[in-house]
Amino acid sequence: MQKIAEHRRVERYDPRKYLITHRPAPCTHGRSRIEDLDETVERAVDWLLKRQSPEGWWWAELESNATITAEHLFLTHILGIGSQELWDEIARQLLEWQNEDGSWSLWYGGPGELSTTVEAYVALKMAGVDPDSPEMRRAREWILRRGGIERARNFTKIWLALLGEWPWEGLPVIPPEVVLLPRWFPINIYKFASWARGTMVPLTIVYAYRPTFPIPKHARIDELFPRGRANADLSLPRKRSAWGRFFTFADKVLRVHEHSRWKPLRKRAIKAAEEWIIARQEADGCWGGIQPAWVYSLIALYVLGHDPEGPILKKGIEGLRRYSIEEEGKFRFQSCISPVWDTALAMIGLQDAGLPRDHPALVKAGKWLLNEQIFVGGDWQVKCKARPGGWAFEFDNDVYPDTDDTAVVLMAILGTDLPKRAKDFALSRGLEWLLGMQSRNGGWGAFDRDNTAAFLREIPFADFGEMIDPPSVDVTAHVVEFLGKMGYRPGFKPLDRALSYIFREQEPDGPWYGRWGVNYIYGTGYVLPALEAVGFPMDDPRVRKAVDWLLSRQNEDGGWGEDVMSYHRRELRGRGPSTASQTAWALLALIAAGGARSEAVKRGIEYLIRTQNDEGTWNEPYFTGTGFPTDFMIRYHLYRHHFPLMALGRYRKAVMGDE
Ligand code: R03
Repeated sequence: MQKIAEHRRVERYDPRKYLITHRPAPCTHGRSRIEDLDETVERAVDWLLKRQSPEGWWWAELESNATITAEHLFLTHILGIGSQELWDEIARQLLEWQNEDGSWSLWYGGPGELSTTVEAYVALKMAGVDPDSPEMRRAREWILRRGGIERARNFTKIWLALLGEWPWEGLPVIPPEVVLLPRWFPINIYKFASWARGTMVPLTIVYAYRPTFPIPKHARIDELFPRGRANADLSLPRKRSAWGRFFTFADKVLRVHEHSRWKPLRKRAIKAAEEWIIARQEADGCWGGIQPAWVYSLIALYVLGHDPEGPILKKGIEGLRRYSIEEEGKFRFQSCISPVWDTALAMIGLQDAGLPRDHPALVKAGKWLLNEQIFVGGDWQVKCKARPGGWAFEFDNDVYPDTDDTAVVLMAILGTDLPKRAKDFALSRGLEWLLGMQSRNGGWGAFDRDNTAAFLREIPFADFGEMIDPPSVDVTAHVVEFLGKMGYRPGFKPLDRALSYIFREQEPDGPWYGRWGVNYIYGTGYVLPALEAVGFPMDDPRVRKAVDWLLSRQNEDGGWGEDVMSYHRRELRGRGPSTASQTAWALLALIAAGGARSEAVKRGIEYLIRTQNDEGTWNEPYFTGTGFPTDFMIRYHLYRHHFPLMALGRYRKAVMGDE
């Protein structure tokens, strides 16, 4: 692998000044008819232009759930870097998020979730919230009704073990020796998804040392063990598949090894894991741009004796500020940040709205994106021989560029006037990288090629999120759309393979699953524009079936919506209260399919016109982004804006073009 993450970026001002967070505004303008389209678009464009940073990017909050903020409190306790002021701000934020019934949810309107509620409760207790307060009492009773700590997920138990509140014995073993397994071996770290790898390598170090950072007596949580601490059920959840039983057996063997004093490879393994981690720290101090990899890397290095004031940990700790949001006396932490994604989507929205290709805002954003292209190696090279040339989601994440961001950024650049040589170079290297990243089945995964070892989902550790990064239709559709915009048409082999993959994945009744957005409206909303872009015949029966499916899901109010629970319940596919972003995805698909003049599209457009708020943007409390289906949902604070802008803009172009 080439040397990674060696450049430094200088910060001239606090970038968080331009972070867009949620401020719901009323909607009293009374515009609702198609004649109000131009004004709606103009106001949405102005809203966006006002929020561009001086450097050219757009960046909005990536909201997730209470665990990420509670874990920030745990982290500051472990590293000894907390303060009562910070903890008070965290407590205020957590209490604001609490449900009536005492629980915490993973997404707006979602059911209470046990692990989230346990973590929030422990954080509040550590912050000094009175355990006899009604909030704490309700939370405690809710947790006990669900079976208490014992039923929480492994990640929650790891935090509790670090705090001295759960025995390390009550967790599956992951030995650091896995880091030494060669790449040809059926199990090795590169078989796991990038995020799982980045999270589990530091965790192997933590597991090996089993450190505890005890919390004060007043914060201990004996009350969350339904049968008392001494009688806690430490058994691992049963996985009944053949692989599941195999791994359960392997866990027993590994336990014997853990307890034996003879661990011939341990020292070497720990050293290898340490070096692996250090080589992957990014310019802004983060790891992989994601909270789990970051916090466990900090803890692992701290446990190994690294000095918090030393170069690695200091940068790692200071970098946390960039992911922090402090607002109105409350503190919350972001699991990940999305400036590259937000910038590219905002640019596409502005282009659709008719901004000229040489508009200063687009040029500035485009130049910023050109500078973000990654020309150093990363983990993806283990499976892909292409030269680097992709983009990541975050400001700094050189080791983990992803194909989704790369495809969307390339489309944004394609629609912008930029210095010719720089632009051609960026496009050709981006294209080369994307083509190299295509998986064997014709689709694209997000961060790796052919990351499809499904049996890894059966390890005892795997009770949250995803262990692998197989191709998904939504990402593949973005790449296909970009290929189309570059002029590729069916007959180009990589494109043909991608189209076969997409059609193989179509549901019998028409829609496509949404891996990184909720849900079938997201998948379908990306596929149809992609098919149009490559010149696919939109009267093909498979396209018509998708169109009919979308039409069958339009709400009375003209919009579209889809509940997060659609990931579990087939009858909820495409059903739920209308939202701005999901309405826009449906409209983008219908317009791409040639339906701009239809009554359904007109009603959808009127829904967006009517619901634009007085600020010129949209309110959207719902979570329409997906980190991991139902385990980890995301509210991208710009989805409510740039997708409606695209839909309104493309509608206007389509209808004007017709006349
Ligand atoms: C939408 C398009 C662009 N897209 C990038 C999307 C990034 C989504 C956020 C990723 O943030 C993460 C948060 C996570 N948590 N926990 C894990 C995790 C990973 C990414 C996690 C889960 C299981 C394991 C390891 C880590 Br094992 C909170 C392509």
